[in-house]
Amino acid sequence: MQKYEKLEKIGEGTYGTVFKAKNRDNQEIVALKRVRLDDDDEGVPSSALREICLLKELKHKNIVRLHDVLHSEKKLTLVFEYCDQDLKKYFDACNGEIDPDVVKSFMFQLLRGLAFCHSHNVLHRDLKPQNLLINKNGELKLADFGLARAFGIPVRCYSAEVVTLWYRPPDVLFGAKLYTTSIDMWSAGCIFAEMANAGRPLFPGNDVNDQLRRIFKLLGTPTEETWPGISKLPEFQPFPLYPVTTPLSSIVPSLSSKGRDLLQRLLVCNPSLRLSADEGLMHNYFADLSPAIKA
Ligand code: Z3R
Repeated sequence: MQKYEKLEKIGEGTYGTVFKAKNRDNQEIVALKRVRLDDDDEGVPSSALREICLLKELKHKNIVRLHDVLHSEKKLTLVFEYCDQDLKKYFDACNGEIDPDVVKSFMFQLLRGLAFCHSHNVLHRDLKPQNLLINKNGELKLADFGLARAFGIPVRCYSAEVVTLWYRPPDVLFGAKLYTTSIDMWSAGCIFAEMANAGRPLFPGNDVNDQLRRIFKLLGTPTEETWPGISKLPEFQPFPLYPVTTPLSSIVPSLSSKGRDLLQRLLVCNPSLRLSADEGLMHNYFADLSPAIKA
């Protein structure tokens, strides 16, 4: 750890505090994430270490690079590429609106990062604005990919803060245990709507029930007809059959009709019908995206 000079604290993540730091050898600025595990005195499970070390090979311009894994005295520190701010902070500073072209650019980069990880069979499972990082030049990078499989998603952060349910799909809220890439596509839809609404979350639920109720009130309650197998999910419970009454145009008025169509295809309760990241990238909402971003 003498290799890094710790600078200021930059965030509180699910697994531990994130610090800005400087590599004393080459002056490079990095983000250090000290991972605290539930059972600290047991040390870091070897399965988790193996998972994490594989993530060092996951290299893409829209994924935050994991430079190094420091493991000593039963403690684990992850050394990441540094980015200027997270999307949550970007929302706070945007005062009321994000340029529609910026929303499009961020959404394209989010889907491109997802497509890359999904093609390597790595899921995020906990995508939210706090782990989408933005650089001054408008680059977006996904942080914390693959950590959920290595460490699990706790109910509370190490800091006792409740882990948010806002970006969780209905299948996971009903206790589905077989995680697939579709889980991240729901989160991407929620984040898309939030960007289009200048940081106002789409489904800010207070608990699992409230979360599902908010989703079904907007999208209609799914049934065995629209989602075969739903009632067999481990924590399934019936909900009132809410009809669709609110058009998406009134929920995300700043989004073009093509953007709304993409959003509609991501926010599908039945996970097997949700758009994939590769399909999302080909959507005609992106037809007029600046070639500089596509490159
Ligand atoms: C890797 C993993 C998590 C984070 C990283 C890098 N960088 C983070 S969080 C960050 C957060 C800010 S600046 C950099 S903030 O000031 O916008 N909260």
